[in-house]
Amino acid sequence: MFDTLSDRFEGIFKRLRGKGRLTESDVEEVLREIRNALLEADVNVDVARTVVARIRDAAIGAKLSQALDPSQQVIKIVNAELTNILGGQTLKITYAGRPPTVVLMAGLQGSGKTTNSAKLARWFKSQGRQPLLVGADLQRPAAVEQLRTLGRQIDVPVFSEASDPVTVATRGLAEARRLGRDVLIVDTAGRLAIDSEMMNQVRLINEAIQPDYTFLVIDAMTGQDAVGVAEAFHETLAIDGVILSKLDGDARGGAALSVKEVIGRPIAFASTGEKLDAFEQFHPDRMASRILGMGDMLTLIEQAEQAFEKDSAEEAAERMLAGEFTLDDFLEQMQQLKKMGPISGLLGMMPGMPKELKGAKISDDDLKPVEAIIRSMTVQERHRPEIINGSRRTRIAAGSGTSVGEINRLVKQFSEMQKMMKRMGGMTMGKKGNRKMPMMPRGQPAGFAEMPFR
Ligand SMILES: Nc1nc2c(ncn2[C@@H]2O[C@H](COP(=O)(O)OP(=O)(O)O)[C@@H](O)[C@H]2O)c(=O)[nH]1
Ligand SMILES: [Mg+2]
Repeated sequence: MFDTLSDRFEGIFKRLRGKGRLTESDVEEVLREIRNALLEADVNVDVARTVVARIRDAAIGAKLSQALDPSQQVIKIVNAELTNILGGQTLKITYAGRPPTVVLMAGLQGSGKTTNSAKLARWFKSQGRQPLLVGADLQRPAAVEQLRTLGRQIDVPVFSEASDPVTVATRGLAEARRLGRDVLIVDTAGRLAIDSEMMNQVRLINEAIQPDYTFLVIDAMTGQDAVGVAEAFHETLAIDGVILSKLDGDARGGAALSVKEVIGRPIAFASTGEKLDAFEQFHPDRMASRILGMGDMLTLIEQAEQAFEKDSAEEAAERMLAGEFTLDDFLEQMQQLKKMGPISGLLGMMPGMPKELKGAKISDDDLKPVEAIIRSMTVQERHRPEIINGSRRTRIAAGSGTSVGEINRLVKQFSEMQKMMKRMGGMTMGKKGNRKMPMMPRGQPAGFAEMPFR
């Protein structure tokens, strides 16, 4: 996701980190680099210009050239501006006073409307709602069947009939009321490019069902066309939010990022794979920090909560950030991670996670020696690894069938990780309910580069 942008910013910040003060020409140089980074990531030219102008204003306002720690300041400014281009705040769904809350899905053919209708239905279900899907794409017979198949997978009913799209949508609304379903999601037909017939049809559906939310599904791989497509749909439909699909397939995604700036509507959801659970609410602030390499502790914790038992995850996350993370926790997390499969999703969001590790998998073989070592430690040793001296190391190595070298490595990695967690904990969030914007940990955290499961 947005790898190009991420890589470029990483380079820019790295060069800045060594600098004490920035001269005005240094600042101009940084701005030029930021502009190039945006263009390279396929951000629309006009959008890139506006963004850089806003960063320049903020930099002047912050008297950047006189600041003592300019790299932190630049990161702060860029982070704020990036959050802004990504939509500012997370779109908060409010439900209609008189159900159902009606959602209309629009977009070009192949953008992912049908898939994301189902993903959205699944999401609403997770919010305790009871959605009804409506198949109003009658252009191809297979389209309704596709929606029905998806509906079965998530146990959400699908309404359709062989009439015309406007009638189907209207009847679908009546059906939702009759069945007491409180969210209605209407999937529509798309064309390969903007054409007046398609626009006309979706406009008529829009008038007939008066949606509370109209989402435009945009394929992140569309490139520069995305901006024109968004403008055209917005003119006809008054889009409320964008669902950015296929984010898994695109390294650049900048065109899609330009959409918010052009139509003034946020990215509401992101779809990151063909599977129905590869879908999440889009949090601009978190995505900005992720792009800037600050990781995304909040999404991380949320995902962990879903996969782990909620209480133990919350507790572990809190202990982690408070720096009270023990080797027992470490082992437990590894085991949980193994259950979760590839670590790209979760650990990939951690600040300082080296690229080679993203997508890596923790296997039993990787975990066995780690487990054996930790199991051979006493409770005190697990809680305070700093007491593990030479003779303890020899004992643990013998007990676990490993070598002293392996023990050294694990203890070192763990202490690096603990240090990093402590540092991040101080900077990312205070107590529960007081979550602040993540800040860049100083320097490059070393611990993860040599995790035992490489
Ligand atoms: N990799 C990936 N594929 C997706 C994603 N969303 C949709 N697709 C695929 O894109 C294709 C078109 O999706 P579909 O929902 O039928 O698009 P529609 O024509 O707009 O209804 C299908 O093969 C989907 O499985 C995504 O986030 N990632
Ligand atoms: Mg479709």
